[in-house]
Amino acid sequence: MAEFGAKREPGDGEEKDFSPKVKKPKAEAKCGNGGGKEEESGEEEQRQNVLSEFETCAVLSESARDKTIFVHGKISGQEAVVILEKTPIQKEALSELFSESRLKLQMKNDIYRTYQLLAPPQLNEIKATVVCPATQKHIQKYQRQESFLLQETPDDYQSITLPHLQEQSFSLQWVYNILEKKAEVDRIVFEDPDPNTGFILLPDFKWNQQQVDDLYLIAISHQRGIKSLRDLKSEHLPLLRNILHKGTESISERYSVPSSKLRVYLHYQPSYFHLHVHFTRLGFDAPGCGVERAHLLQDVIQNLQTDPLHYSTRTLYCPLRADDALLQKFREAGRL
Ligand code: DD3
Repeated sequence: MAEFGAKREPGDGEEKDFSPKVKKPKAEAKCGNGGGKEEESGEEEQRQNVLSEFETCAVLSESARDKTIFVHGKISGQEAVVILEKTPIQKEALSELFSESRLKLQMKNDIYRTYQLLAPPQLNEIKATVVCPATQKHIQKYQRQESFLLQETPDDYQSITLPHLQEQSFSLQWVYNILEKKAEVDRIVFEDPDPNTGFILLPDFKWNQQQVDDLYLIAISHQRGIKSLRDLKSEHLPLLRNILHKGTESISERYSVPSSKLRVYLHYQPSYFHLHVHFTRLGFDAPGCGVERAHLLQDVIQNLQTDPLHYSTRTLYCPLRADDALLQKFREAGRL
């Protein structure tokens, strides 16, 4: 198990460690490299619990603060990653929560009492994300890791990063499924079908859409071949402006969150190399929204207006995880 993940402020509570230490799974399933056929059976999935046969190999990371756990295991012999996350309590559910729950008193002292509230199952959901078959990269991605700030000059990009990206085969299948309406069709919030400046806006699957507090949508461009911020030139300004304007407009219409409450940004480096823009709610500390990785779309637009080659001529900084193969390549090149 890696280090303790969650940031803790003093006075955050939990002076004592109540959490049971991670128990080693009884039968350590042999976890090698997976890979296998794809399966899609929507209705079947609803009835059957695919997780009932999940064999745990290892806890990749966990956070008491975020109430998440990332588990590596196997589902019928295939490598899998399962992410479990307790979802926020919705105000709309409060009256039912108060009236329909069982309360077990834990402690009573003066005017203070603590209870264990046993909520009805439908108000006590856990969001489960399953990646199966998962590759070694998926498993790595969720392992708690130290990160390092990379300083990438345009030359580094050409001689180290770009060749690395080309030899790695990041699958963009799920992105193309969205663009070709083969998946998540019913989740589309807005589409501009223009092949050049168009995009699809939909909720990122990290967001359960039950409350706008942690609103998280992504805009995926119809135009293919723009790998990242590095590829952006002034010729992409119409696309970027379009995503900014129509994206924020659709979000304010659908969710009543005005553009003044939105953080609209690109990641460098992105986790998938097809141009996409993140929309998260201001005040929600979304993963990856820190200054070392996020570039505000408004700034990107301004920078390209001032200098059409801004992103191909600048040194860009980005955090890389210790186990990232790219980091090793920078080390080998004596750049770190
Ligand atoms: C991903 C980044 C990518 C594991 C995990 C997530 N939003 C997605 C597939 C469909 C999606 C996303 C890759 C993958 Cl947990 C590996 O994210 C997605 N659909 N972020 C939506 N709507």
